[in-house]
Amino acid sequence: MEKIYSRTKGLRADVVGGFCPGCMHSTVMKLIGEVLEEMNLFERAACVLGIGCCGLHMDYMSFDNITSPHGRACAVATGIKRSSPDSLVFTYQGDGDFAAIGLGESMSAANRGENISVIFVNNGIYGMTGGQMAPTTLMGMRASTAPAGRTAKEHGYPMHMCEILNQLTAPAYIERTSCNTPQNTLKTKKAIAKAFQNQLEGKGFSMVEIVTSCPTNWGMDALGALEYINEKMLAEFPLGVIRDAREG
Ligand SMILES: Cc1ncc(C[n+]2csc(CCOP(=O)(O)OP(=O)(O)O)c2C)c(N)n1
Repeated sequence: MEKIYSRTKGLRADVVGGFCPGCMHSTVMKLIGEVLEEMNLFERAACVLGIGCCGLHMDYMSFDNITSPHGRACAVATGIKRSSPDSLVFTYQGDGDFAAIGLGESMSAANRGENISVIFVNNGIYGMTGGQMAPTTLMGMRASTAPAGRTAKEHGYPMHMCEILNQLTAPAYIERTSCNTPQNTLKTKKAIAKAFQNQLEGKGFSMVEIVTSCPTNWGMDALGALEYINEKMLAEFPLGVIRDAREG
């Protein structure tokens, strides 16, 4: 019988990326696409997108994906994974999504040790809505809701999600990476592959935080934003493996 409906699953090659110059969302999604292809997982993959620029990826994927209500990606991923255990379920979330409005869902999924993989893209700011302060905004960094820069008295301190989740017993794997250099971009790819492999082996909750930039809302060009990552972001958010249950 003739197939009425068919499609090739993967990243779409027929659309041009619409991200701002210097934005690393497209770099990260390309890494995810490479990993899914190399691990032959496109047929099983289900991506749960957060709300924000991170959610724009829906235009570039022809594998299964769903956009969750703002912050609820880990809860939606939990439901998909539990009802479809053979699927490779991962979230793709910004810092506003994962660490602000979604903090409860993120912590709870990690605490339950849900067998999902979280890709958490930390660009230090709310990108899509115009540069409001995020939990990860650096001290002194200007945001549209903190025009004079973040201060401890008014806004508190940056939140370190890897270290916070590392207080929990359940998570299997927590690593912070960046895409600021080719070497670190390759490390990010390896970390994503590990988070997916952990899920295939039923190891439980894995999270990769990727320190990136938002040149548009940081008010910088692409190179300036890279320097800002190197000098400021990585001083506050040091890279490395924070938890690896395999090594435990
Ligand atoms: C319930 C709800 N509250 C607020 C918003 C508005 N909103 C859309 S995106 C966004 C922030 C996104 O920032 P982040 O998660 O850091 O992602 P980025 O755009 O930087 O990738 C907000 C507050 C919304 N869509 N839904």
